[in-house]
Amino acid sequence: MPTRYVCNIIPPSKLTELPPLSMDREGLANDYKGYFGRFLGRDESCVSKHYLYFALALTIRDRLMERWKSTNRAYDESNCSRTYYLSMEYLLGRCLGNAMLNLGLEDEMNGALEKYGLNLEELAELEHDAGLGNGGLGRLAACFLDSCATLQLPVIGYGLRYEYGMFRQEFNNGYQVEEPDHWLRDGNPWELERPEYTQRIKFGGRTEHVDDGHGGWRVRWVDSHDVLAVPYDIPIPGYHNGTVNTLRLWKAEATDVFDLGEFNAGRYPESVAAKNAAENITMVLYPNDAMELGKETRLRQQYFLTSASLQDILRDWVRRYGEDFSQFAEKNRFQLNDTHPTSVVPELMRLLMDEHGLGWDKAWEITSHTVAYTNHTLLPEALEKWPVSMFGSLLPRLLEIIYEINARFLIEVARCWPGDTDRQARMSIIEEGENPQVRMAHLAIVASFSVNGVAALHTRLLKHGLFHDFYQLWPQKFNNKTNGVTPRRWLAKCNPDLAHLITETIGDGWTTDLSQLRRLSLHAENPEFRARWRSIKHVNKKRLLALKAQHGIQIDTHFLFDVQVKRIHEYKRQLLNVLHIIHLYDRIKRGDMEGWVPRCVLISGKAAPGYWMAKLIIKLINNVADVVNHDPKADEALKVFFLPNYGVSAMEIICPGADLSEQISTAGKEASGTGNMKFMMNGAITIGTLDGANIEILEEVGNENFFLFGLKAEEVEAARHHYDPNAIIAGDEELQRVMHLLECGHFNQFEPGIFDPILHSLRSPHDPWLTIADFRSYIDTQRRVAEAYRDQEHWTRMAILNTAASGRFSTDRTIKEYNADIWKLEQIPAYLAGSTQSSP
Ligand code: B1N
Repeated sequence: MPTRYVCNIIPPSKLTELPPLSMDREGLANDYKGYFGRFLGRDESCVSKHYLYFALALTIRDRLMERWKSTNRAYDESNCSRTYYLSMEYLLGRCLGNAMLNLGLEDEMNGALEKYGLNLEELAELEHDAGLGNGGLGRLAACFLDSCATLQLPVIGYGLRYEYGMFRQEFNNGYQVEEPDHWLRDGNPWELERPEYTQRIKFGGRTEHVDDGHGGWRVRWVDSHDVLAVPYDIPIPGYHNGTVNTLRLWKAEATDVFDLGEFNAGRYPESVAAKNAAENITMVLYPNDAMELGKETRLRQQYFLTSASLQDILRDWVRRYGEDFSQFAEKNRFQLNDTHPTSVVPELMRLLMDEHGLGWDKAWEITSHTVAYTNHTLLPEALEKWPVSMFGSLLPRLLEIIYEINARFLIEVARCWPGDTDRQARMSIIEEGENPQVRMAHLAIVASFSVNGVAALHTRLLKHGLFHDFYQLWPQKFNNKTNGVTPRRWLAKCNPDLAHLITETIGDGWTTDLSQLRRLSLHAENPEFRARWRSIKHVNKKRLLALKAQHGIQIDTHFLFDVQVKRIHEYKRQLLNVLHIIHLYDRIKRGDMEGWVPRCVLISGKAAPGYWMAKLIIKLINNVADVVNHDPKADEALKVFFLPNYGVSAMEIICPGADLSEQISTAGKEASGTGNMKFMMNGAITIGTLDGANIEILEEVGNENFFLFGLKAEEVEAARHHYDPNAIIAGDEELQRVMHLLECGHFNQFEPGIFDPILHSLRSPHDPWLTIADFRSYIDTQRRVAEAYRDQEHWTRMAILNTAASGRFSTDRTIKEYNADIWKLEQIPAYLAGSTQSSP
């Protein structure tokens, strides 16, 4: 521990008790002025708007700070149980607007800035997105934290403070180009460095088994190469309740800036190299969504997160309870966001045994009663495995512990199924073979008291497919927790006009009890209400078009806005969308336009830099867009856009402006989806397969307000054995025409042959995504979409009913279920003296 930060001075309470800050425009305006002029030292010669934003952020941050402290005090004094959410990703997006909304400061702050002739919205856009995640899994973690704070649950997030977040996406000749996202470049007012809680993390070296003097062994991990973990805390405000929870992110630093031996020997570069190697650990987020590459730095990152977090948690435990761990299991939960933090299992065992002197049985009793695992995918390429050789040389002590866990586990399996050696091999934590691997999901299941999927279908497939052996052994561990999204960011904040209309109609209770949206269904029958609903949608569509304004393309907001935004992945089938676009284009060219509904197809999303097929799909979409958008015949009928650099802030503008939400994955492949929920909440209608949470969306909204198509999960499995895409193409004239346009090179006249791999995969009987199998049903359903859209009154009624039925998809509901079934935490109200933002 760097002793420079640790001292024994306890600050007197006269110093630490702060009077609450004023929440009115006068107080805000004064503080703002002070920050701009004094703290930042800027004046009328300031040439950068950045300082105007920064002063604003600091003004708001002050109001968070006092609530943050009183929340921590309330948790500490109540001796409450806590949950630690462990995740490699948190896709927070921007913090300012969210903090103002949750503190209830929007109007007053707007007023304060008006005094200086400044526009709040414009300043808020200067904030860089915190893009510390890839997609759904990382955004879910962020929505969960919002709901935990809103429900006043003592949940602390732990993650990594990547220097570079998700890459920025640009296009060059239609190809994706990745640019680094140096989001911290201009400073980050939303983090508080806490060097006094720095932890030391070991890598490499070897283990020594030494006599403990009591007839037993104690293991020491020696000759390790150590790295420091420095915490940065981000405040997570609850909605209008005075609670501010904590997200703690770790940054890697070298133990010593210079290796003195190298330095004295005159090898300056070598001496600095060690510093670089250490800091590399948290340099960059791995940009793979639902895909694992087995890179050593990734394993380092994972262990760095779990070891730093656990040491931090145990430090705090010992501060409060000394070396008595008898209540530890009762008072602590670790929720693993997928298998990425699974090294928490052997690391907790190690710390309890090697650092705190517990025996194996006590340590295992604690570990297996505190760890809970959430699975987010069934895709084999996303299931984490680490070569035993790599694991052993990087984390030798952990590998020993994993072997011991496995040995004891396999005895249990053998006891249950005597002689079933196949089953033992299938279930083992170690996959044997030429290159043995550690199966992280097996380790997570063996050690967890709860294993959950993220939508009903997904959990069913876990129980009866992927993890069936484990389900047979421990059926009671398995449970479902259907995902959600926070209605604060994804309705109140991103769609203020609609939020206002809703509040005017049913009151404001919906922001913390989203089931109240049901009351909107009555108003769907009121033509005046529908007209207002529609006019808000048109304003939102204009705002969305502004994203494309730089391209100077004019589109009428009466076009049907047909939107697919998500990571580019074959299973998500952006290709199916492309086939539909080409089919529409073909109809235009043939003059088959009876009852035509003008459509604007909007696609957005990033491809993992190493996923060449996904990158080729992006190129295809861009090329098709280019041909369609430059065809005068298609001008009034069809437009196609690929919006670059999709992320949280883009979605905040996209989802309020969408008419149609594309959720068209191959059934059984999308664990849940959460974009589907954001669109629904904002009154878009879904065209989708029976996959992930689409099934539950359909259940809530009813068949007549959802466009269902395609094979079901069981049909997909059955179809694999006799799938003949070429026969399907031959039997469908419209599909033939689409394939012909692609195959004759109509969309790549200057780059012949580049799309061959796509065409080959579409025609392959081994195509796992069955795109051709669902073409006809998709195209016919899209026809029904157009017919429905022509009747605007009917469409608006469907849109209202979608919003009205979206209450189940609030993360408040999800988190209540996690808490009732897994965490069992008490709500702890935060009291803040003299504040109107406290709970009763
Ligand atoms: O998690 C989301 C789900 O809504 C999506 O359906 C699911 O695809 C997504 C390895 C993942 N599953 N697996 C990942 C991300 C990063 C990584 O390195 C896997 N992401 C999901 C929330 O439940």
